[in-house]
Amino acid sequence: MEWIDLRSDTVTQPTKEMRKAMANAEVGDDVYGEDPTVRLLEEISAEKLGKEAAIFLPSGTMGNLVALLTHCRRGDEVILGNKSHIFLDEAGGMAVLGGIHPYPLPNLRDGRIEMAAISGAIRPDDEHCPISRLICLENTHNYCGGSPIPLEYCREVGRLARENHLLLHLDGARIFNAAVALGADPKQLSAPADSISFCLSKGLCAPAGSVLCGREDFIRQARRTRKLLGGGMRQIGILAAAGIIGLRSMTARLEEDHARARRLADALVGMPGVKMDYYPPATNMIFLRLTNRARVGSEELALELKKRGILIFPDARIRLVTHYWVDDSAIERVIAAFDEILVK
Ligand code: TLP
Repeated sequence: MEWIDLRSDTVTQPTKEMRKAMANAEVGDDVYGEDPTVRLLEEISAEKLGKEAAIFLPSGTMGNLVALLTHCRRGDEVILGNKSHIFLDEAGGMAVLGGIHPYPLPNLRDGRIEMAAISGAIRPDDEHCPISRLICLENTHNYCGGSPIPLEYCREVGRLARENHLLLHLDGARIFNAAVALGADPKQLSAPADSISFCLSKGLCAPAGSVLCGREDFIRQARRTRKLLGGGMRQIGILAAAGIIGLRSMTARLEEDHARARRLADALVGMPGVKMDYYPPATNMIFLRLTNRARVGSEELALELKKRGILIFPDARIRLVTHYWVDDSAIERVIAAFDEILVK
């Protein structure tokens, strides 16, 4: 049975082309700055995101952490959304390792944070307070429906940050999904931010790796922070080679993942007991809940789907994620399985 894994786009396996490129990658010691494939990946990344420089890192979590530890000192404060991945799902790294104080503000349904809330959270110059240093946005916003954050809003937050001498970091784990959904150039989306991290190992299919982009001097400091965290890797062009293919040939096709998420959501939305949390899906994520009208609960749904070769997490709020390895026929299989379990 061929498995259909809808748990995340992080489950994507490298493509054949990636495996070949990995096997043949020219490598060197990247801690000495001698890996030509990593250098190329960093150059392409900086160019694509419109920043001066870039640094390759093992994961998105480390990308965000390196950015935060490089921008902030102990006692500084970071303003961010209460549903952001950095706040919820990165083990509190900024506080644990950086002595940085998070100031979480409510995320709106679409992943934005109210401008007035951000302005209101900026601290006065007062010895009682932590020092406001950084604002973080997430685009697309994972837990807010995979929503793309509009360009004009990013610009507004950028302006607010500059006016108040704050910095702006963008967790752009899925920035290429956002760019495709908004019909924007990723450069435009990252322009208001001082730094942006994006992931190669989600919709772009590379087996691992993220890239942090920003100004030359910031990236130089980020190299030290990466070393501090144990993220300096050696002949890592092996991984960068897959990332280069991800950047060159997997970004435009993300549109297909969005269309398939739409197709799947359209089929599920009318099923008894299915309550869509976001409809229609804006990118590659569908969020739904089962109401008491549903024939099964999440646990049983997950079990029944598994019997049919389909993987989901049995959460109360179920997330279905489309990606490269979920093609049209897989979508039809998923629809048929839901139909059998919930309808027939
Ligand atoms: N997200 C994962 C899980 O951790 C939830 C997923 O399956 O979606 N920023 C955002 C917006 C993310 O969604 C993730 C991963 C990260 C950062 C962290 O990336 P990794 O997993 O590479 O550390």
